Amino acid sequence: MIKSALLFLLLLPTLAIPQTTPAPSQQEMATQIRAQFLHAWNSYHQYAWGHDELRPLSNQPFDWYGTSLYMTPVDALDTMIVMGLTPQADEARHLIDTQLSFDKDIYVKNFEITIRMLGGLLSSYELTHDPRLLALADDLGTRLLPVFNSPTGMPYVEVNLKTGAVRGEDTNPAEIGTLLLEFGTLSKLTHKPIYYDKAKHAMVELYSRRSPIGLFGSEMNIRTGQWTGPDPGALDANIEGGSDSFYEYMLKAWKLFGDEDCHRMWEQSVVALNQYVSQTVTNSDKSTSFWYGEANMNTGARTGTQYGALAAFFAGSLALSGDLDRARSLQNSNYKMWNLTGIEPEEIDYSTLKILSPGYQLRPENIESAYYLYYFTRDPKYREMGLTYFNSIVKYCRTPSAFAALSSVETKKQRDDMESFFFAETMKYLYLLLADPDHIDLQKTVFNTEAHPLNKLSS
Ligand code: DMJ
Repeated sequence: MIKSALLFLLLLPTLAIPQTTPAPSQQEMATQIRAQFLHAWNSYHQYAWGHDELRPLSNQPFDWYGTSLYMTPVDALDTMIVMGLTPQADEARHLIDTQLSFDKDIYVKNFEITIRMLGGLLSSYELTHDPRLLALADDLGTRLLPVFNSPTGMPYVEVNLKTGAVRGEDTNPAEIGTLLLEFGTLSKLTHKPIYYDKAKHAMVELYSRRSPIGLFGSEMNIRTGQWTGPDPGALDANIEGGSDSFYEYMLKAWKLFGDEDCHRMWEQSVVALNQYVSQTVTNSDKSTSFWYGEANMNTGARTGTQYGALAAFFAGSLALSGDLDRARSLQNSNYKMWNLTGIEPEEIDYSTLKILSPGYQLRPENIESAYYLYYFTRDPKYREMGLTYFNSIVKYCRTPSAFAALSSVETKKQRDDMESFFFAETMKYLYLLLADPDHIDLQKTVFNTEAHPLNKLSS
């Protein structure tokens, strides 16, 4: 009896402490993430080589504009360089160097082409010094410039790459104010100031239309310079898609170029966001959580409690700006959102934790923010979050040939879509967070909104 009681006491510490498997090493994660990247890349190579994207269920190629702009290779190239996938990177670069041409009679979306193509070409140029990549970026930049020929200098939505004709005047802060990192870097590398000047002017014009309390709406007509839109929500300030990367670029243009106007614009904007748009709510278990929702740009009154996968980037921006307290709180909410169903939905109502839009588009923002928080704090909990994200994506999104978006995180039904940002961002941030957090020195480098690393002026 006494003997067995003693035995029980001796065993107590081992019984009390649950046996956890050790976190996989950086080296193990590098191997795993490279393998998953190659699973998708090799299928792109087999089924869609030279096209914009691979459809991951039907294994069919897809081109955004009926003719290819080599979007996946351009978006993926610097990720392959970062991951050390040299033969694949060299082959993709050869394809781009020899096949990519922008002399095409097509209307393209200025925002998407800037962040994916211009950003990708510029960062890969800085990593490889391949002059053809800079020549392509310069040619693309020249073809995009007509977007700024509006009465306000804010960009039209689309431009014809061959004729320079423009169209689309109803747009949003993100499409107006997410151009300066790419156009500014192009100016720096080509010594042509026009690119920087045009993109900066657009950003300042947008900034000058903030409300008296420092908030921005979500829809703007760039010809009249008026906030607009069919519904009252057009006057809502938020950090969701349509506004998100405008905030990101005020911060990052200051970091990348040392532009003090951008510094001031960021500081003033984030104060207003924190005052009116952020919200702390009490959960059903009496704990609290911190979010950014919607507020009327003129009155600051709360108009909504929606938050989603795109807004998740903001924890990373807060961390980059030095506000680690808010960044940590928001990342806890990001993690909570991810774990509602084991992989994050596109949009939730954070006051009820109900899912409003159930898709998962293979988005990176939640992972991106965990990366920034891990980079600045080295708190292992952010790496653990990263492992959860990685495992969920492999579990639910992997297809026999690649990775697919989900039409519903509740049913986990896959959709025949794999955007190029899966290669550019999702896989890159997973790799940096879990396998090689010191690969990029954030004192010297700034990521554009598509995760293309750009060098600061002095480096
Ligand atoms: C990417 O194209 C960019 O990160 C953009 O800023 C937002 N949407 C996607 C990824 O979700």
